[in-house]
Amino acid sequence: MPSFKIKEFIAREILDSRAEPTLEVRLELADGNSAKASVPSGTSTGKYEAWELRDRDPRRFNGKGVLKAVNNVNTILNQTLRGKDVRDQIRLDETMKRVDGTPNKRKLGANAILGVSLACARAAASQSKLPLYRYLRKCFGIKDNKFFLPTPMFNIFNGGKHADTNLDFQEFMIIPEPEKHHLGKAKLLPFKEKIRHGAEVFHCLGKVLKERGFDTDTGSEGGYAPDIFSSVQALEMILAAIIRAGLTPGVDMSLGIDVGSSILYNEDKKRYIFRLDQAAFSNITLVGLYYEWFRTYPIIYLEDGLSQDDWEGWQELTELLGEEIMLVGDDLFVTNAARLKKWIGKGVANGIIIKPNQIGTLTETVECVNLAKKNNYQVIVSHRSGETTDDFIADLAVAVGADHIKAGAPSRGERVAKYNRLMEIEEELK
Ligand code: 2PG
Ligand code: MG
Repeated sequence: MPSFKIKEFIAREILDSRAEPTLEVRLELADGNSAKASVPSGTSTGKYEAWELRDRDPRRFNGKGVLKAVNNVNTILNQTLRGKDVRDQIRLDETMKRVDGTPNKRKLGANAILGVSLACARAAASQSKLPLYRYLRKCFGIKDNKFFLPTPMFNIFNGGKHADTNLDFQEFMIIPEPEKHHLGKAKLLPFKEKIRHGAEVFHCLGKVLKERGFDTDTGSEGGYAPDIFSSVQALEMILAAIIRAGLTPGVDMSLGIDVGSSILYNEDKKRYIFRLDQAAFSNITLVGLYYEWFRTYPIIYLEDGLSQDDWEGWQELTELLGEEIMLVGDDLFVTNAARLKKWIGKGVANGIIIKPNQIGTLTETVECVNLAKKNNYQVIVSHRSGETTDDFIADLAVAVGADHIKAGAPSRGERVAKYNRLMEIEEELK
């Protein structure tokens, strides 16, 4: 009989895709079997996210070491959870929250807690001989007997904090087969075909950039990151790439944008400052710009179009475009059910980004998804700009029935790990 009893957590400091340290947690069970999980990390983090514990020791990794978080796993969390059953995910997560005792997991670190939380689920799945997505569904009692694959959103043009360039917008994404949100006629391409389309457009964009004399270096999430002359030029070149790949913009492939606007907002001036376009927008005029873009380009997705505290702007945006496109809150909701709850029914956004490390436990992540789904928000499970090759979020997206997954460009190992895992799940579900 396989054992479900926790023997020991062994946390280590590893590197993420940006050469920054992060945590990997290995969980050893009483029968000697083990499972591992690692923790991603954001660059453009929202101010309401759970606390990422870093050492602040300037002698190591510019203060970004995670040895304190590692130590919290290896001492406090080990002492607290040793001997417990890994299948008790909800109780284990509750216990960690209680031991931490702060509202944002500041004491132990959300990175320490999440590493343990994810490792428990992985160990329980493998000891139960279930694929992780099936185990998660069972573990959280998600009542849906059908599985479907989330539509991928590929971030093929990086800017903002994810690139060392002049582009203020953080992410320009391509979204295959926008059937549900735009056209109303489903084609239901297999997931692996969506991946193929994504990769083909990615290559075509490389060619378009090269021909026009732009750099084809890439940013944090694997998308191209050249200096350009205006923000709309990114949209125009992506459209050219879609056409070049033999696809029809708006029919086979649509566009999505993560503005990452919290960092563009100047509190004192009450303006959003765009350096490249030399423009300063009030929330109302920025919403006007989005409306113009929506009328001009096949945009079906807008994330963090307004900043994390600009509720008034969000309401304005949702009023104007909420019936037309996905308006998605990332810094705004930070995977936090309490923050989401506050604004339900008040005309703020119609979709939510789900990132387990924004909240710090798997249980709270699933709670937030459940609340969002109950209230008809689109659910987008997401990676972070600092990633590892851990593909946990692929299984999570399938388990919770997410509408979309955003895991970066269809390039770089830590990004494609998620897409490749989803292709594997698709095969398995056949
Ligand atoms: C975002 C994410 C992931 P970061 O803003 O959606 O793309 O970026 O992980 O840097 O917060
Ligand atoms: Mg975002």
